[in-house]
Amino acid sequence: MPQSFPRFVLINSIYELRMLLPMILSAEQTSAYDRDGFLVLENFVDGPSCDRLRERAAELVSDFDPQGLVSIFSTHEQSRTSDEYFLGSGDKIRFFFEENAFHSDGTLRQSKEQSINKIGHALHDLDPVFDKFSRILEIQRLVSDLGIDDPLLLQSMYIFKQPRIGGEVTCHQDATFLYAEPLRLVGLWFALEDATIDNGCLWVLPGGHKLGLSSRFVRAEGGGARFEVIADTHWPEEELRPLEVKKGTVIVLHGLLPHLSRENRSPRSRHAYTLHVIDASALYSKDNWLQRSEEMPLRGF
Ligand SMILES: O=C(O)CCC(=O)C(=O)O
Repeated sequence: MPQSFPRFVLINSIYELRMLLPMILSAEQTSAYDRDGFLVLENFVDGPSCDRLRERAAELVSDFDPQGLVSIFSTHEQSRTSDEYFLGSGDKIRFFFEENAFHSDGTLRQSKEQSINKIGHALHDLDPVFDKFSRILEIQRLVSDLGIDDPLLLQSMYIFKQPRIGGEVTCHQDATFLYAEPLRLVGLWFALEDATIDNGCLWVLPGGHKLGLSSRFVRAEGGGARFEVIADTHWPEEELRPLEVKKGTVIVLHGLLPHLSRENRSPRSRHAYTLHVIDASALYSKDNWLQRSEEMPLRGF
């Protein structure tokens, strides 16, 4: 009698495994994304996973010694050295302060925990907790459903939007900062706390991704970075729509969608984690402000 073997499917790669998972997006959702340039997916992340990211961000802040940085901000070379700190952050975990966090002598006005605006820009590659979260199968599947076939995780940010002093993020397109040709760029914005108009939720311009790219933020020849105007586009900001969302929601943003967040004057923080993904088949511009060193190339899932 011939020996019978268990029947199984041989999976050669994570990519193949991903393809076996059910789609996350329905046909209606993908067509809404094409039409509006954004999607709101509630309950995408469970509560404990949101809390784990918050705890980890708190640990990173607690381990961060702002002393060196405080001296940067108190030197006469402030703008050059802060430019370097920012421009070199594409493959690092760095901490950025709220505007007005410092006294004129370079000391912090309040505790570092209440002064940090965001952490960026390679948490997803350098920190094990953010790495693991950023590469969960649900995110892989979502990105695949959005038409990014060969994903590269380009940038991550942990945004605090601190109570009472959380600064405004003016209306912009992510492609201004992360340009690639052809432009296949998706931003994922994970609400780690409820986001409301009061505490500075995102506002989006539905359909605004069809208005073209307005500017690029590129490295300047003599050092630093500058904005390069591409088109004098008028965004009808009166048509911006607030996205008040619950903790655990992910907002998907097309790379060309104009969006902003207003100041947080409320007593509640509004933590969010963002991840930007491009397609490896696109050419990521060498003059974009955010670059990687050769030792740390971009990775997929
Ligand atoms: O979270 C915010 O306040 C704004 C984030 C944002 O605009 C972005 O990640 O592009």
